[in-house]
Amino acid sequence: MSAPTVRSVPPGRVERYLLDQLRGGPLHFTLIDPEKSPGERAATIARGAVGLGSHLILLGGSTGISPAGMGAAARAVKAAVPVPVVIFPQGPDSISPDADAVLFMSLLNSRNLDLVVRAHARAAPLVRKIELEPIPMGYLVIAPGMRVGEVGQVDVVPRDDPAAAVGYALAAEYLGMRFVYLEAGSGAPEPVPDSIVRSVRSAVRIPLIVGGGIRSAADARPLLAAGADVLVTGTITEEEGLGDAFRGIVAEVGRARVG
Ligand code: 1GP
Repeated sequence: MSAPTVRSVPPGRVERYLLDQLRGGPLHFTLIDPEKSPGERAATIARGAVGLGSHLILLGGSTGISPAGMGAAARAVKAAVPVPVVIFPQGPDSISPDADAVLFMSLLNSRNLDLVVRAHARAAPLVRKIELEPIPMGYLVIAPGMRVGEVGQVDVVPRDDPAAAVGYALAAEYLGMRFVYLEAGSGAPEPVPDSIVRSVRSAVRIPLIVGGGIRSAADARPLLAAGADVLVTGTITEEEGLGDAFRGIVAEVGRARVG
């Protein structure tokens, strides 16, 4: 009788790229909304951002994106840059075979079970069929939470409650998620407090992504010092293009890298 086969899920190509890159220090992701910046416009932003040192392009937004719009943006961006192009989904309609991967993320502190796991159950067979790499991730919204806090029906983690964030992040890790994302909300007046980043970083082993409200090098510095592995910016490029603020943030991440 043959031994039972143990099957584990190895990291996919994009996840391996991220883990490799993270050995050199923190990373920067540029979030582009294909509704605001469709097709070639998204590609132009991506080209500039990667030229300045950003490590990955996220495609997503806070409202509904059609699969066609996502597909057009993903194709244009992929043709323009050598880094992975990853979907930051709003739901099953954001899935497109033209990207390299999808953040397969559970909104950990939502009251709506659809956003915790049920929409995932609907999307998963399609992700498998089109062979899109799923990157398992816990997504945790910290106050103020902005629009994602509202539409996501989130019980936001208060800004003075690192212990609550640690609990969720550890739960994500113990559930087998391979990244955790602390989100203050797109356009938040201030980023996630560095006290929360520091507490979560010291508790979990999985890489820690931080986004929402990062608008300057001065915002980025304490988050990096607190141990953020990835900083995500979106609004800054939409409002100011790839100007001084964006360059300052990416340079700050670059300075924190070894070599
Ligand atoms: C939003 O964390 C991202 O999901 C980026 O936030 O738009 O505030 O940069 P900003």
